[in-house]
Amino acid sequence: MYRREFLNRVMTGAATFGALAAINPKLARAAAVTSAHFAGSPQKLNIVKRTIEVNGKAASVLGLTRTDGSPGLILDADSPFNVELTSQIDAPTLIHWHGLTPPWEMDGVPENPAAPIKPGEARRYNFNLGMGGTHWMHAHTLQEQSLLAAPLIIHTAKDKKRDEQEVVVLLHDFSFKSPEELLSGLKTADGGGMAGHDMGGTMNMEMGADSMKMDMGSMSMGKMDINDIEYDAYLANDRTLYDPAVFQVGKGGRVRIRLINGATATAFTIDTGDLLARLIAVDGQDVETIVGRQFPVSMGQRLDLVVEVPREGGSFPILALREGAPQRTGIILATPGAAVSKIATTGKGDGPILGLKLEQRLRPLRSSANRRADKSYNVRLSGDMAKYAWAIEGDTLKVFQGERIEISISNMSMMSHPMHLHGHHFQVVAINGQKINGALRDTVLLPMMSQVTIAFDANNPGHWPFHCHHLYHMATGMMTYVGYEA
Ligand SMILES: [Cu+2]
Repeated sequence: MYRREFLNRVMTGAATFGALAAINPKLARAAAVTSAHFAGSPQKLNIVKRTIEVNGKAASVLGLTRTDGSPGLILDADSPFNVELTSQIDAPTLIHWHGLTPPWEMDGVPENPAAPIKPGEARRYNFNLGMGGTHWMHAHTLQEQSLLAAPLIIHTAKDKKRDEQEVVVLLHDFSFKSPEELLSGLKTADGGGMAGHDMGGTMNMEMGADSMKMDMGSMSMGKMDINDIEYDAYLANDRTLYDPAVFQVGKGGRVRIRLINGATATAFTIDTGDLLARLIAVDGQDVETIVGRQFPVSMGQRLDLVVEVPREGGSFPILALREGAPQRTGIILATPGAAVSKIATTGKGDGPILGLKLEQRLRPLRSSANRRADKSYNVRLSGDMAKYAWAIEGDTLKVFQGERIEISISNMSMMSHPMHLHGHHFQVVAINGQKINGALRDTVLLPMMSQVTIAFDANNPGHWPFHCHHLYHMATGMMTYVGYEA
C-alpha cells in the first residue's frame, strides 16, 4: 500500500473536507491527519488563456503550461506527483489527472469532492506515482472543449535508458463555436450536428452480441451515427495538417510516439503510413507487442507506438484519420534536410469505423491477479436521441475495499461510447461474452450494441466517476459512480 498524501488547499480547505465527511467520515479524518506531509518543492503548472491559429484565424483557447511555457508535465515514476497548480484564467476550474490513481480528494472532478480552483488560486497536489505511462490531464467540464488539456508523461528508469527519441502527440477536435453553443446545438434538432439524425433507422435494434463480431468497418451506416459534431478543425499538438508539427528524427533512429486522443467527441485511427509500427502500450500500460500500420484510438485513450526511421531518411507523416469521415490531422517525422510535402486536411476516403478487433488481440505484459470477482455488476448504456439525453442504467456500483469487482457493460445505444473509470486501472476480461486476458486500461470502447466486461481491484477508496469520455454524452447524463462503502 502506498503512503497516501493528501491535497493541501492553499487557499481554503473547508469545502473539500466538508464534502468528504458527508460521504465517508473515515476518509475525512485520514485526510485531515496527513495533509501536512510534503516532500521537496513542487513543479509549477499554470492554467492559462492562450491564442493559437486555426485555419488562418486567431482562436482564443485555454491550456496547461509549465513556467517555461511548455505544455503539461513530464515526471519520474519514482518521484512523487508534487505539483502546484495555479489558475490564471477568470473562471472557476479544476483539472483531472487522467490515467493516474491519486487519492480521491485530488482526482479533479468539481465538487467530487474538491471545490473548483478560483481565479488566481494555487492548489498543491502530492501523491506517489510508482508507475510510468502515457497519460494526460484535462478539465472535467465543458472547458475541455476549449483545449484545457495537456500531456502527462511519466518516465520509468527503464524508459530513460532506452535509446529512442520520444514524440508526444495530443489530438483535439476544435470549433470556433463555444462548447455551450455546441451542446445546445445537439439538444435542438435544427440547431446543430443532430439535424435530421435518425439513430434507429440504419441498423436492426434486435441485433445480438454474436452478430457484433463482424467487422464493423463493413457495415453501411450514416455518418451521423458516428459523429454528432462537425468541427472546424482537427488538431495534433494545436496544429492542422496545413501547418503541422514537424519533429526532426535521426536516420536509422528509433522513435516512440506517445499518442493521446484528447478530442472531446472524435475517435481516430492512427495511420503510420510507410513506417511499420509496434504498439507497446495502451492507456500507459504495457501490452505484448502488436505490429501494424493502423491503430484505433477513442476519446481518452492513449497508444505508445515505436517506429524505426529508415537509414536513407525521408519524411514520414503519422496521421490521425477521423472515424467515418474524410478529415484527418497529424504530425510529420522528418530526417535533417528531407523535403516535407504538403498533406491535405481531408483524405480521399472515410476513416475506419472503430471496433473491438484490436482490443480482442491485446494481452497485458504483466498479468494481473487472476482472482475470482467478489461482485459482478451489470450496467447498460442508453440514449434518447430526440432529447439528446444519455444514461447509464442498471446496478448500483457499491464496493468494499479489498474486493475484486467485475462490471459488464452493455451498449444498447446506436453510438459508440469510450467508458472511463477514475481512480483505478481495470482489465478487459470479456468481449461480447467471450472471456479474454485483455489489456489493463482506464478507458475502453463500447461500440454500438456491444458488451465488454472489465475487472478491477477496489483498492482506492472514494466515490469514483465511471462515465463516457464523449464530453457531450457525459454532460447529458452518461455518468455514474463506483462508491466505496465505509
Ligand atoms: Cu458516449
